[in-house]
Amino acid sequence: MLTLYHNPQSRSTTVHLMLHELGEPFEIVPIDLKAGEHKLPEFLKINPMGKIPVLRDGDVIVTETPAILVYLADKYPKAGLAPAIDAPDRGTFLRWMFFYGSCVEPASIDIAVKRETPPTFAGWGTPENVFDTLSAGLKPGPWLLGARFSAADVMVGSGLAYMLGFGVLPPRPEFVDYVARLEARPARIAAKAADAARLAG
Ligand SMILES: N[C@@H](CCC(=O)N[C@@H](CS)C(=O)NCC(=O)O)C(=O)O
Repeated sequence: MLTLYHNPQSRSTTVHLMLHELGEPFEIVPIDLKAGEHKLPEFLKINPMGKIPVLRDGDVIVTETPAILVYLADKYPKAGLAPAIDAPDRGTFLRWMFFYGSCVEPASIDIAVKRETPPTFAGWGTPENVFDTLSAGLKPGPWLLGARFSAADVMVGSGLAYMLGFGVLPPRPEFVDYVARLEARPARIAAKAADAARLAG
């Protein structure tokens, strides 16, 4: 059984969406961030970073959102959420999967905290270059691999939804339209409904 350590108001929503896209059974271990459950010794044994998401699959523990998404997409290939290891678009898939955490998120944080990281020092360069690169990657769409939806869209789409929601990402039409396409997916609607029920109950 797959187990997600989750809080509906955190980055673990990305993995939660992935699990809904995957269609495999899973269980949730709720983590109360306000109560500091992620800093308790038993949690730190599974992730010394004291952060969620964490995925448990039997004896296997995976942390870091893109790593969890690649792990799940590769382990359950029938869901078609990742190109095969030798497929021509595998490289593009991996590129976008890691572009979010390596470039989009730090560039967005630069903007949020009004910080100018020297571009040759920063692995992401400048926010403008990151957002222009992403804009180009989203054309012609509808997804990062063109017609094919993949776990890279779960990663980038969820991240953009989050950053747009906080107003730290420029609301370029290609970003807004892409997030709207993600929001319309049945898995996204189901994941959000499940989270709303958890928050209410
Ligand atoms: N690098 C991690 C980031 C995880 C992360 O920042 N999680 C936040 C929730 S959005 C967290 O657990 N924050 C609690 C804390 O740091 O106290 C990933 O990609 O999964």
